[in-house]
Amino acid sequence: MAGDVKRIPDSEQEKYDSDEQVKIICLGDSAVGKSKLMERFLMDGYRPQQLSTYALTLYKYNTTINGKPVLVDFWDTAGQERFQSMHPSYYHKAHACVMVFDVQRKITYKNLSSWYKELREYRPEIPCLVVANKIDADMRVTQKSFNFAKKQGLPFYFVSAADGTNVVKVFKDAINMALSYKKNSSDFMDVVMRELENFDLEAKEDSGGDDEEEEEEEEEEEGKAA
Ligand SMILES: Nc1nc2c(ncn2[C@@H]2O[C@H](COP(=O)(O)OP(=O)(O)OP(=O)(O)O)[C@@H](O)[C@H]2O)c(=O)[nH]1
Ligand SMILES: [Mg+2]
Repeated sequence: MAGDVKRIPDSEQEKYDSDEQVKIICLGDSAVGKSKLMERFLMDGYRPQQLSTYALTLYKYNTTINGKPVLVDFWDTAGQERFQSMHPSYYHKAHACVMVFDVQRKITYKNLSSWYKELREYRPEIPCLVVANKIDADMRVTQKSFNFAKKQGLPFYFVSAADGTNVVKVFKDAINMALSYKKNSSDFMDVVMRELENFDLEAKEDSGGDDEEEEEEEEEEEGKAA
């Protein structure tokens, strides 16, 4: 299913090929706090650009990394009531993913495996950060172990969009990982695409779900509270 996000023309995403632009997507169930996290990180400095046709908001962020200006586009979708497949355009050319769940709603943690599976169908190798949001509601959750990230070998963060805990850390890490992925990309399709572009050929197909898929295991339970 194509979900709410309709096809976005490839021409609108060509900018992400340039060295100084990265695209970071955000995944997770509705109301886990994706938008609040981005807004918290960007505070006054952001310029949300509503693309209502696509059920998308782009948050643009300018920063300097190693003395070079970098433009980051954070992609945020709205109104996914429950898990629903995203259109491939959402994943297209993404360089990193921030995957969010709500520590107060266990189902949002369980659904991470579905989000992750879909992400890997389109972007087999981009860095993915797992974020446990809303820890301000009950700090004791930070004593629990949420093993999904560890099992998949992904970085994990306890955060709160409400009080700001770890928010800057997550997004700074995401930007750095996105840039380093871009520099050292071993994603086969990306390499091929770049070569083709150097030869001025027109071949801008999506990187479709073709690669080594990590087989998901049964949903796991959270570890016990200490
Ligand atoms: N206590 C607490 N509430 C939060 C936090 N982050 C978000 N919320 C609340 O959770 C609700 C949903 O937040 P959103 O940022 O809109 O969630 P979303 O993931 O963007 O949801 P969709 O756009 O529907 O996919 C809002 O009422 C927020 O105020 C947090 O860190 N702590
Ligand atoms: Mg939102």
